[in-house]
Amino acid sequence: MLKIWGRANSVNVKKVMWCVGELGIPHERVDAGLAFGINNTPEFKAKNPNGLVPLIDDDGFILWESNAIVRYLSAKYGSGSLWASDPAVRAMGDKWMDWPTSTLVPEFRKVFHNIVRRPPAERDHAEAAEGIAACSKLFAMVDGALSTQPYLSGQALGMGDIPLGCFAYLWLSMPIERPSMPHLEAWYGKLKERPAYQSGVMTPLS
Ligand SMILES: N[C@@H](CCC(=O)N[C@@H](CS)C(=O)NCC(=O)O)C(=O)O
Repeated sequence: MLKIWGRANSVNVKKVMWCVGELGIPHERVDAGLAFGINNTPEFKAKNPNGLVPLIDDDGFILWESNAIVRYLSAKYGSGSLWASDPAVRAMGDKWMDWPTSTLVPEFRKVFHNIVRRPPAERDHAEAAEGIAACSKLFAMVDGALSTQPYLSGQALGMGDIPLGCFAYLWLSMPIERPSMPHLEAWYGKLKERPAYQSGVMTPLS
């Protein structure tokens, strides 16, 4: 059976949990990371030398990097659904998978760490404000993309929606002032109706 290591409140673990939920893949999740530990043990690092979650073992096939895991599971179990059969359609969604990691996360981290993750005494409000301003511009790009199509993956939900769907939950749930983005909010409204999104992504913020 598919085994997943990672704490439920990690944004990168949420990607995998939402994916397995959408595809109905039988699995077992082991809490790991932060207070749960495990990720720095020699046994874990033998599987993922980065010492980071998520990590999967699919009947002996070991894989780390959340987006690679979502692509692997979508290709293996989600052909025609999360894994669009047309390569062009798939690629149009796929481009939104690594964009958060490369472009959004450096700014998003400034917000999330100073609004949620750090103890109140250690929060840097100026840094949070800087991150909110930058993320507002970046999410406006996502809003623009969703003004012409219902999902980032095209006409139907696909793997391309998964990473940003996880970040959108955090962005739209944090107690911060954000510009209104009607297309992003309409897309998020559809995601919130999905049982796999509710159970895999909509976990308590901290
Ligand atoms: N690029 C990696 C990043 C993985 C990552 O940074 N994981 C964080 C949680 S979101 C982690 O393991 N942090 C250490 C910890 O939780 O102890 C991926 O997408 O899987």
